[in-house]
Amino acid sequence: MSWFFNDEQLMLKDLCARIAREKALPIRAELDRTGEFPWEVVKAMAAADIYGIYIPEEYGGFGGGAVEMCIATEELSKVCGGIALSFAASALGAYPILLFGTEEQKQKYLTRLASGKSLAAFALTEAGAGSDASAVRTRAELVGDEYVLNGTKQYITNGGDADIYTVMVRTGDKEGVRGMSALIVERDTPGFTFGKKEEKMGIRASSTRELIFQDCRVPKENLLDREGRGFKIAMKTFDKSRPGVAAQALGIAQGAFDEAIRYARHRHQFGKSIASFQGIQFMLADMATQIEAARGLVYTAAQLVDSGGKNVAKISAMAKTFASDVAMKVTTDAVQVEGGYGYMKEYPLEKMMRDAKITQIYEGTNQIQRLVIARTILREAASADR
Ligand code: COS
Repeated sequence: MSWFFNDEQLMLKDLCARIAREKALPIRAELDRTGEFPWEVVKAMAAADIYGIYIPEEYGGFGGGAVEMCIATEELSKVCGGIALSFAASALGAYPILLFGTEEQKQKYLTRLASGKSLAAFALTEAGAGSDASAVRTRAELVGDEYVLNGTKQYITNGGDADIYTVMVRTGDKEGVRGMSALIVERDTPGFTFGKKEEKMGIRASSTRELIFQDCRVPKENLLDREGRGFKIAMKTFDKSRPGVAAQALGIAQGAFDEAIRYARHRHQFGKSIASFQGIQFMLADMATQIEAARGLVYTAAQLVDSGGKNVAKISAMAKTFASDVAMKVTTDAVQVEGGYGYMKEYPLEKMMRDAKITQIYEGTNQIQRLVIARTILREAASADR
């Protein structure tokens, strides 16, 4: 099913599917082994103008939004969730600029990102700040016309490979959510270096790295919005980006399902194809149903984000939670359908199962998403009472 896409969106879908097939498929196993960054795919995506799909035309983009991002991410993820993440994480880093940047900041950074010549990254997580996003300790002191940054960010996707970083820092004296601010930091800024590169269970074709700031001086013009707005910027960014994680999960699930059904039709046991056994058929039926349900939620959330809906936190969190739980279930069941073959590194399903796991964890664990959903529905119920 191709949802309710218009002609341009269908063309984008075909283009991304072709790049995934021609560029990502031949190298996905190798990159999974080596953990190398997928520069060849990045170049192909940039040459096809796909990095600009969510960026307004005045900044060199295509003028699309979350729906287009989800289409591209889903198609890439069908083949490789790690390669897809290297693409999608740049949008996560760009969204704070898109949502809160000044005209000058947008001209300066979004044009570079739209061309795909520069990638972005979003830096919030620290050793002590994960689910509790307001526990950020990296400090930025305003000294003259510059912010001086000190601190370490952990587990930053595209770390080291991106040129433009939106970094959540603590400014001023306030603790908690009111003391957070967001700064744009360029890769070559003195005092900004990269630390440990992580060895991960899955999504190994994406880079995950420490960012280290030691008296790193950033022009004060690089502040997004104003001091104290960092937490809101992060939350609004997540509202927009979480359907993208959901689309990644959806793509991984669809890719795994496609492998499983192909195998089930061709694998013969007891003299017939295993797809003719009801035990396998029911598994395939459940997998297909869950995938379609996830697809409905992913594109509903993306459309609501694009329509400028104010309260999209709930639907974004629902899409992310549901699609990632589906991805974990479907990849696990797909391995089951393939049996011993599914468990072997020689075949793609064991990688897909490893790739799926992170979608339940990052950009807010599914426990945090459920908290966001529950808080919102209870607030809605309380206001309906009034
Ligand atoms: N849009 C706008 N504002 C939002 C918002 C949203 N989606 N979510 C929260 N806020 C606002 C609240 O309205 C509140 O504002 P006021 O103080 O003006 O009323 C403020 O932000 C603080 O919100 P809250 O009290 O809900 O903050 P909590 O510390 O309880 O944290 C959660 C809220 C848990 C939802 C947040 O910390 C979160 O999303 N954590 C996960 C972070 C994450 O994804 N980490 C992964 C690593 S980064 S890839």
